[in-house]
Amino acid sequence: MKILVLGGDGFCGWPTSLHLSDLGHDVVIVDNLSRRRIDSELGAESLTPIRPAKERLSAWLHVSGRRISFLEADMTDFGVTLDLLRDECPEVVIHFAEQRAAPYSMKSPEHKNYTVRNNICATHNVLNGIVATGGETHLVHLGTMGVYGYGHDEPVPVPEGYLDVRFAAIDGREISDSIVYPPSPGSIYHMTKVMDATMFQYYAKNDHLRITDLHQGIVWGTQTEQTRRDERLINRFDYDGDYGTVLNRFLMQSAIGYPLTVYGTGGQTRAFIHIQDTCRCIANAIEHPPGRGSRPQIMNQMAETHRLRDLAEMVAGMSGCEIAYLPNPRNEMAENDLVVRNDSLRGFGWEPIHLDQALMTEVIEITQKYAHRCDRAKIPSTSYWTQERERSQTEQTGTPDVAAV
Ligand code: NAD
Ligand code: USQ
Repeated sequence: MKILVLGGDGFCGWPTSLHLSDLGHDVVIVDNLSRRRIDSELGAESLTPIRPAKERLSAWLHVSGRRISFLEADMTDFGVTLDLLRDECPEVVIHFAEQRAAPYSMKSPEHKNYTVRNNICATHNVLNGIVATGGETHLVHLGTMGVYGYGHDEPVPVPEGYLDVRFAAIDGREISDSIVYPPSPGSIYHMTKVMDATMFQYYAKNDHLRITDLHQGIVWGTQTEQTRRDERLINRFDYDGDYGTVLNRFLMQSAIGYPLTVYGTGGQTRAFIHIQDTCRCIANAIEHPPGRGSRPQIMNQMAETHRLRDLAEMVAGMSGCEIAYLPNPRNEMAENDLVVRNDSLRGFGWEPIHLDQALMTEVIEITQKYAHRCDRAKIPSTSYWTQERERSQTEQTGTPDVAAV
């Protein structure tokens, strides 16, 4: 199949592009390289030495004999997006091209605006462009588990996007329906994903676009079968206070003896998936598009859930490092349960990789090997969800979480 991978230079997009190319698909990566520019803005680099886009692609041609094309383009420009869809005529568009870090989206009023403008505009341009070019292209979007929120009193299993409800009609009859699960985003970034989801509902209803929205959990790990084939193909590994996600941060911190940065009590429970499984699930989603006229197909792309303090204890147990319970810079439930349905992707025969199978490989292959590249000053989070959180944290510790450690 001819596949456009928007955001294909990023952490999830790069290994997915290689995976799909390896399966025989004709892959074109489109990226505006904004993520690499944000590295410069933050003065933080990937722990792993990622190569320039063109060098990665020639390395892939060299090791696989397969060519992936690369176009530097910004999806917030509608003219560019439309030309791209007209010129390439893709059967599938995979859309990763968004600002994806919750802390970065909360850094300042400007970062909030950038995240909203970039994400909403890119998603709308892609939808608008698909309609304008005939409407046959299947759009596969990377959404997030975070659209559901974590504040439910009852531990009800989170369904795949839609909730079956019953309510009384005006004449007293009982009506059954299936509605979009009530969203409850926890950051400006997560809010943009909720807005994406509303646009998907509209375009599926009005233009009968075929849309799959993968509500993905926190991705951990670095390498996949393809990125391991040559060091020039290595995937990125973010560990800084904005882009580093929790489990990868804990693994890196344990490798350099930095007390694990648990926010609050660590009672937050979150969903996780290994990067290799991200690639497999997306390949499955491509093979199973919804029909035209169907509502958006929503699948929960996650393997397992864990409470953060359990994860911290597991990593501390493996490495002997300390755990630091820090004031939480985020505005989120201190403790929550989380049970998630993932029947759709499991129904395609997917057997997820679990933490106990791959954690040690990650430590040996990545965090210990590249520990010397870590800049400890970039570990603390300096993004706060509210001014009150910033004030109270500064009062407690003098400065951000490094002082608390
Ligand atoms: P990333 O920042 O590493 O990659 C995103 C890529 O998109 C970058 O290369 C960036 O340069 C590009 N991009 C951003 N805006 C663009 C634009 N306007 N035009 C063209 N290119 C643009 O992020 P990631 O971790 O690979 O995440 C990819 C997607 O998966 C995101 O939409 C994110 O919301 C979703 N997701 C990620 C995770 C995770 O844990 N990393 C979990 C759930 C969902
Ligand atoms: N946390 C810590 N210590 C840290 C970093 C984070 O305790 O050093 C906590 C956070 O407070 C939060 C949880 O760990 O409770 C998860 O934070 P995270 O940064 O790992 O993940 P999150 O902000 O939710 O975002 C990431 C990706 C995002 C994706 C989302 C999936 O950056 O793109 O959408 O995971 S999900 O969380 O399922 O919504």
